[in-house]
Amino acid sequence: MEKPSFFVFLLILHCSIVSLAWTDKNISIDKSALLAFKSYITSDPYDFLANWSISSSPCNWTGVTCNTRHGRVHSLNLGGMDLKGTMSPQLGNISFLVELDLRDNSFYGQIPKELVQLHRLKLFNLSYNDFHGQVPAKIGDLSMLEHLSFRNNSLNGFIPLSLFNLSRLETLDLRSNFIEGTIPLEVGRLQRLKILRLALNKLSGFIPQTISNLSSLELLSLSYNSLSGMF
Ligand SMILES: *[C@@H]1O[C@H](CO)[C@@H](O)[C@H](O)[C@H]1NC(C)=O
Ligand SMILES: *[C@@H]1O[C@H](CO)[C@@H](O)[C@H](O)[C@H]1NC(C)=O
Ligand SMILES: *[C@@H]1O[C@H](CO)[C@@H](O)[C@H](O)[C@H]1NC(C)=O
Ligand SMILES: *[C@@H]1O[C@H](CO)[C@@H](O)[C@H](O)[C@H]1NC(C)=O
Ligand SMILES: *[C@@H]1O[C@H](CO)[C@@H](O)[C@H](O)[C@H]1NC(C)=O
Ligand SMILES: *[C@@H]1O[C@H](CO)[C@@H](O)[C@H](O)[C@H]1NC(C)=O
Ligand SMILES: *[C@@H]1O[C@H](CO)[C@@H](O)[C@H](O)[C@H]1NC(C)=O
Ligand SMILES: CC(=O)N[C@H]1CO[C@H](CO)[C@@H](O)[C@@H]1O
Repeated sequence: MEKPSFFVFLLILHCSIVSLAWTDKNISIDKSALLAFKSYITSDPYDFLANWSISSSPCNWTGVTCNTRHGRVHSLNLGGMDLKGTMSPQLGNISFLVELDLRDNSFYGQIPKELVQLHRLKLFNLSYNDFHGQVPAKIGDLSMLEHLSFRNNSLNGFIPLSLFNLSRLETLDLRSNFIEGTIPLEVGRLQRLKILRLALNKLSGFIPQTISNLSSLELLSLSYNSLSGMF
């Protein structure tokens, strides 16, 4: 009776040592990804990122928090810091990232497609920047996503169909961009959606009746498009 529990104990001990070694090695991936991200920033007028140095732990850098359980980078909150630059594709390597919030800055260029690797991401806020190009086609790979806000940028192209695979989505805010095409019928699949803001774009066609399928919806804003039909 004693033996099995001793082996279980050894096994647990072994697993936790392995996982410690594993996370420890990988925090250096987070660190190099964040330093790469910093190197793409061309203007930081208030020196917010001054203490992002190679000699300290990224968990102690301005705007960065780590998960207390496995010590990996959990969130990046750099809202309203007047930062200017493009977004490094290396951010896609911060595999435990849950929140990516760059709201109210002057980031520009494309949203790197590598970011769809962030499988734990719940909050993705790029509002009030100057991102161009399209919403990444594989955005639907971010299967844990709850809040997506790309409001007030210069994004164009269609809403990618994969987006309607995001079954946990509660906020979808693409207000004030240059998004075109129709609102797909598949919008009716976003059962947890509470906020749907698509106003001030170049959407056309009929407002899909499947929107009435969204039983959690609290706010719907579609104005200033070329949409037709009654709802
Ligand atoms: C975080 O930085 C502060 C200020 O430089 C320092 O006193 C503290 O020891 C650092 N903590 C960790 C965990 O590195
Ligand atoms: C960086 O600045 C933040 C905010 O002021 C502070 O909490 C943190 O301890 C600093 N980190 C280091 C390594 O000095
Ligand atoms: C991080 O991401 C870049 C670009 O996406 C990739 O080329 C690189 O191999 C990755 N680095 C690590 C350490 O995972
Ligand atoms: C995203 O940022 C904007 C400010 O730019 C804010 O109004 C909005 O509430 C944020 N959305 C989420 C889901 O965090
Ligand atoms: C947001 O976008 C609208 C429409 O393009 C524009 O009128 C407004 O000035 C923008 N707001 C900010 C704070 O950039
Ligand atoms: C939606 O998810 C399903 C199941 O994972 C997948 O087969 C399908 O290709 C996805 N749709 C899009 C448009 O990405
Ligand atoms: C309507 O909602 C149900 C779940 O309540 C879902 O299974 C179905 O796919 C939705 N229909 C459409 C057209 O989106
Ligand atoms: C250097 C290192 O240990 N890298 C590991 C980081 O984690 C991934 C799994 O997510 C491993 O495949 C790498 O070998």
